[in-house]
Amino acid sequence: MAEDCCSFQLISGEGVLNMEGLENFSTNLSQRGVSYAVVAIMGPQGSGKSTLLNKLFQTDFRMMDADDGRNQTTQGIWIAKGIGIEPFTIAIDVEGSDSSERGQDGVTFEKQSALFALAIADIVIINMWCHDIGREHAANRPLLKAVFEAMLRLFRARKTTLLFVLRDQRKTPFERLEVSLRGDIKKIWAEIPKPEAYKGTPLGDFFKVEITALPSYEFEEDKFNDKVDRLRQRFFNSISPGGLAGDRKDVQPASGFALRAEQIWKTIKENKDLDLPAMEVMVATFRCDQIAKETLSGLNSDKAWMALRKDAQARPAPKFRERITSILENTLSQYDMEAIHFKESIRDDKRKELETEALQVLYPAYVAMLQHLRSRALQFFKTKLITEVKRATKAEFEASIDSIIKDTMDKFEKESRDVSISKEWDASAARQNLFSEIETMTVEVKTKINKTRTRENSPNPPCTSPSLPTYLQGDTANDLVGETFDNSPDCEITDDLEGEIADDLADDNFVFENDSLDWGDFILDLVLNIFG
Ligand SMILES: Nc1nc2c(ncn2[C@@H]2O[C@H](COP(=O)(O)OP(=O)(O)O)[C@@H](O)[C@H]2O)c(=O)[nH]1
Ligand SMILES: [Mg+2]
Repeated sequence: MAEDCCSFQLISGEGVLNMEGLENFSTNLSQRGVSYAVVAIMGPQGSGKSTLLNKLFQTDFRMMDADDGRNQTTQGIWIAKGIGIEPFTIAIDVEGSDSSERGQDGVTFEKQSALFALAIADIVIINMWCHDIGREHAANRPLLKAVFEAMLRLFRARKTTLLFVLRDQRKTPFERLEVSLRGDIKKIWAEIPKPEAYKGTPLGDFFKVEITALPSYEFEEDKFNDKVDRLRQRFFNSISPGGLAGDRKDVQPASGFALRAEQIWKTIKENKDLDLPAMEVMVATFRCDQIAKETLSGLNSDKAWMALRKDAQARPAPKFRERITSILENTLSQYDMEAIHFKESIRDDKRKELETEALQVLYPAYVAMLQHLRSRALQFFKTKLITEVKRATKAEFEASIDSIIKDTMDKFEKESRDVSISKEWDASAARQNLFSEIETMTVEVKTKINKTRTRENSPNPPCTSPSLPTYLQGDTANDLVGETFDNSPDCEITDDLEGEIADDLADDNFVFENDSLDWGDFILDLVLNIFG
C-alpha cells in the first residue's frame, strides 16, 4: 500500500512539525493499542543511518549519493512504517548529529532531536564508526552525552533500548570493541551531572544496552547484507519478553501517538521541562474524551439502537431490557477497547461520563416503554374489574377493588423495574400518574355503583327486566351477564339509561386504545359502566 512504503518529513530542518502528515500516518497505527514499537536512529552525518534503516525496515528514507560527498541529506526528522514487520514498527530517521553545516543550530537541533527520540522511541539505534570507539574526541562522545542528559530530563526511566551499531568493522575483534564501548558509556554516564534523585542510579536503570557491529558496506556488501538481515529478525516481536524492546516501560497507546509526538516536540522547542507523566495525563484526557465522543456518535447511528427505538415507539418492544442492555454494553466495550491502555483513573472517569451520556441517548425508549406499560396496567385493571364483575357478588366486588388496585400497581412496578437499566431511570412519576388515573376510575366506579343503588331504590327502576333486581339483590355478576344481558330481548333498557350508558362508554376512562369489543365485551363494558 502506498501509505505503507512512504517516508515523510515529520519535523523540518527548521523544527516545524507536520501534524497533518503525522495524523495521516497514524490512521493505520491507532488501532494497535500498545502493540507497536518505535525505533529511532541517531549518529554522525553520513554514517549510513538511512541506508541501514532502509535495509532493516524496507523503507525509503533518502540516502546520500556516494558520489556527492558526505554532505547532509536528511534535513530534520523523517518517519516511516517498517514493512513486513510485526508488531507495527515506526522507524524514525534523525538528521546527522555532527553537521558542520548547521553550527550552533546543529548542536541545538541535535540535543532537541536526541530528547525527542528518547521520549518517543522504544529502541534508539546509535550508529557509530568502529574507528571512533575509544577515541576521546570522536563524534560519539557529544552524542552520548546528549542522549544521557536527555534521559535525565525525561524524569523517568523508560528502560529504552540503546542499540549501538558499529559500522565498518574490520580487524578489531567485536569483543574488544564491545569492552571499549561499554567502558566509554560507563565513563560518560558517570561524568554527567545528575539531579540528586538520580545520583547513584546505574545506567542500567534507564537503558538496556545492546551492541552489534556490521562489516563494511562498501567492501563486504554480501556480509553486510547478511548481518543486516539477521539484525532485521530482531525487530520481529521486538516488544515480547526477551525481545529487543522487551524491557520497555510506561508504553503509551498507539492512538495517542500523533498527539504525544506533537506535544513532546512542542515542549522541546519551547525548551520547557519535558514532564512525560504530565503529558501522558494530558494526552490520555484528550484521547479518552475523543474516543468517548466518537463512541457516542456511533451509538446514535447504531443499527440495533435505531431498531429498538423504533420498536419501542410503536409497541412494548420484546426483550427490551436484554436489547437495551446489550446496546449499552456494546457502546461501553467499544470505548474500552480503544481506551484500555490509557491511564486507568482518567479512562474510568471518562467511561462514567460516557455511560451517563449513553443512558441519556437511550432514555426516550424507556419513556416510550413506560407509556406502553401504563396502558397495559390500565388494561389489566379493567380486565380484572370485569372478571370480578363476572365472578363476585356486588359486596365482594366492592371489597376487592383495593386488591385489584394493588395488583395493578404491583404489576406496573415490576414491569417498569424490568425495563429500567439505571438508577436514574425512575418510574415514580409515571407510577404516580397511573395511580391517579386508577383512583379517578375507582371513584367513578364506586359512584356509579351508588347511583345504581339509588336507582334500585327509586319507584321507577331503569330496567324492567326481572334479572336486574336479581343482580342488584346480590346475585353474581356472572349470572347477570350470562342470563340477563346475553342478548336477552327481555331487557328493555330505558331511554334514560341508554343515554347514560352511551355517555359512560364515551368516557375516556373506560375506552381504551386497541379495544375491539365484540358483543360479549360490549355487554361486560356495559355492566362495568352500570357499575361505574
Ligand atoms: N563506509 C560505509 N559507508 C556506508 C555504509 N552505509 C552506507 N554508506 C554510505 O554512506 C553514505 C551515507 O549514507 P546515508 O545512509 O545517507 O547516511 P546518513 O547520513 O547517516 O543517513 C552513502 O554514500 C552510503 O552508500 C557503511 O556501513 N559503511
Ligand atoms: Mg540519512
